[in-house]
Amino acid sequence: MAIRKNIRNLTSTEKADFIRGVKALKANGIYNKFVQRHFAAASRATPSTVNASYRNAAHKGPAFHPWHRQFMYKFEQALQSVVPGIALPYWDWTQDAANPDASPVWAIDFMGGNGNLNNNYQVETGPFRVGQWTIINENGQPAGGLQRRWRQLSSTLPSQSEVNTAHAEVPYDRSKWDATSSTSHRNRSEGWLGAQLHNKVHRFVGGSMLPQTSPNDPIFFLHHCNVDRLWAQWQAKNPTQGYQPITGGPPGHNIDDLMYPWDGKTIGVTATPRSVLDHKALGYDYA
Ligand SMILES: [Cu+2]
Repeated sequence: MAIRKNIRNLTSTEKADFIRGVKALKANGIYNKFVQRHFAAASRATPSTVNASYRNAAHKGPAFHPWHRQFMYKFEQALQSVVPGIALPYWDWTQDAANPDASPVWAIDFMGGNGNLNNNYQVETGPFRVGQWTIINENGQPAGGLQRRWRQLSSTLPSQSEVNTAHAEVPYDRSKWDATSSTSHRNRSEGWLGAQLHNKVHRFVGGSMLPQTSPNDPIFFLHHCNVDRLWAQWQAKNPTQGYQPITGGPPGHNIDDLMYPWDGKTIGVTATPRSVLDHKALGYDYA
């Protein structure tokens, strides 16, 4: 069982192992495949008659949580192929809501800091500084250094009370299974309803965390590990509230629908919302 720890509780060896694993996946091309996979899913209108910005295979619909759980699970497995036994760490950003700039996540031996406004907001500190880390664009082509622009679209990180509100919200989701659903745990935690939660972190970090290629910034994985942890907490707190919809929702979002790209055709792996509902059955848990 891989135990996913709070970034605050990582030893310096664990931090170095994580950086080493991420860089090894960058070097062997697997990291960029994850960036492209996220972009492809975010570009896939669901159903095909809507605009992808209305709903896509991974966002603005019920599969938001299971899609990202599967994505993170496959990324963790990829990391384990280069650093045996490693687990993804999570960034509990509520602990930094009072003073985001001082977060240990930005440490020079971990994620590095903000971008330099005099250098196109490229990150110049830490393991992912310009020259050490190159992002890719929508076409998979090299697109310069990693960019961060703290407070670009949100001045704060989400607070614990905002998380508590989402934890109390039921059902999991409801028709029309989109960014207007209310009440809906999925919509509130994704961040289209109320306090922006998941979206707010992308909007605070800014730069490379804003577009659909946002896994370009390795902090994506620390953020989404926390989003996944919070979903697991909601599941445990609300045992009578199952995943919805069972049937009748948009394709790829019903409990037994194959989620793109894990449809057995695009890549030779299958996953449905149901197949990831029990995170412990996937072989990991949270410390
Ligand atoms: Cu996403």
